[in-house]
Amino acid sequence: MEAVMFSIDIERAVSLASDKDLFPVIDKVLSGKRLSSEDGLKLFETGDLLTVGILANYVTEKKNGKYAYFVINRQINPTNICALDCKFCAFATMDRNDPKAYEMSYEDIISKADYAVKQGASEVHIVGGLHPDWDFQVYLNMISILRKNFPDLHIKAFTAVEIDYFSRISGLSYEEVLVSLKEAGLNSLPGGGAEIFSPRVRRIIAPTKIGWKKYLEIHKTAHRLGLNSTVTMLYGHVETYEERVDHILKIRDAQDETGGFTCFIPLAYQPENNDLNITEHTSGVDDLKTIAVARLLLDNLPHIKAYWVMIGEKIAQTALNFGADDMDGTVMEEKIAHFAGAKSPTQQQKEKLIRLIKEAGKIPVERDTLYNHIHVYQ
Ligand code: V47
Repeated sequence: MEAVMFSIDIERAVSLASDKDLFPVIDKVLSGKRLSSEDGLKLFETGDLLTVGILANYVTEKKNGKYAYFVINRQINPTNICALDCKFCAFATMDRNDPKAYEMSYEDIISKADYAVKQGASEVHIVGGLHPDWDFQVYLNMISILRKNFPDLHIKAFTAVEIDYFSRISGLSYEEVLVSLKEAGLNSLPGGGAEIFSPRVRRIIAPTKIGWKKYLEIHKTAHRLGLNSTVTMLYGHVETYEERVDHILKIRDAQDETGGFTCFIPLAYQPENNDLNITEHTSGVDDLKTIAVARLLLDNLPHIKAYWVMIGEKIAQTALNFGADDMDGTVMEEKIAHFAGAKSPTQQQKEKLIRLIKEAGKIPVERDTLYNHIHVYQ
């Protein structure tokens, strides 16, 4: 194995920690011991952001060296008409006559994927509303038509919330739904829909959405069928630090069972045009701290994503020194965060991602969905 060249002298750096309460946590991290929920809480509550970041960067360099990843991808959201009523969501509508309601045809989806492939995309990321008039076959057809037209494209599609919906409308089990989708050409599941696992928070922000047990059951079933997935956490609204730690540790437990999660993505709450009466964007400090604490708690997850769409390019770039090793990708057409007031662009040039990563002192790697290296920009 290659020796890791660390960016800093870790022993010296952490000896400068200003918060003495962090010393036992620092010892655990340096000796590779698993952190507890109390440790997680201390890391969230400390004012010593730099020590948390230094520790997280140390862990990410141990796992991934100086590599920081991006993917050439496109998001496709086939419809925003949705049977659910999530208070934080500005993208979906329950009303077909709402001027913002839309439905894509199969041709629309193919032409978007075609454009993406011509731009060099290796992945399409497909999520959308739970359309009350579309049966499971409509969603299956999307996958099989894409697979027929683009045999080499990685299709990452449908959150656990959509898989649960397909199961309810088709009468099939989770496993049967996932097997049918896999046979049609699905390669992996995205992590959306996790929000915060706490039932208290879900009652406030997403009262009609499936709970954490079903969310994780679906991901674990997918993993057992050979489908990898990503996993998310929506933060910066009504949740407490304890609830964030609990969410992250439930993911760690699930990963101990299956090992199928490739990446954790903290999603920063976007506050506009929704029914949750919280109008503030998350702070840069909270974004960096959340990424760093996740890196430290999730010792069994290979990658942590700084999603530039929701935290902006500058914080995402800085996060590459606070425990993140991935920036997601070119995205090409982002709707969910932008309907809710995201200030970032809706797409990104590959050259810009490479520059952002290099300026952060890391080595840019174009990856595929499963983190195989496509090109290393030394
Ligand atoms: O499922 C909705 C969240 C998710 C808001 O898997 C909001 O690699 C913030 O899951 N503010 C969609 N978040 C995005 C998503 C995602 C993005 C990039 C990569 C991956 C991956 C997954 O966004 C939704 C929901 O959890 N969301 N509304 C909002 N106002």
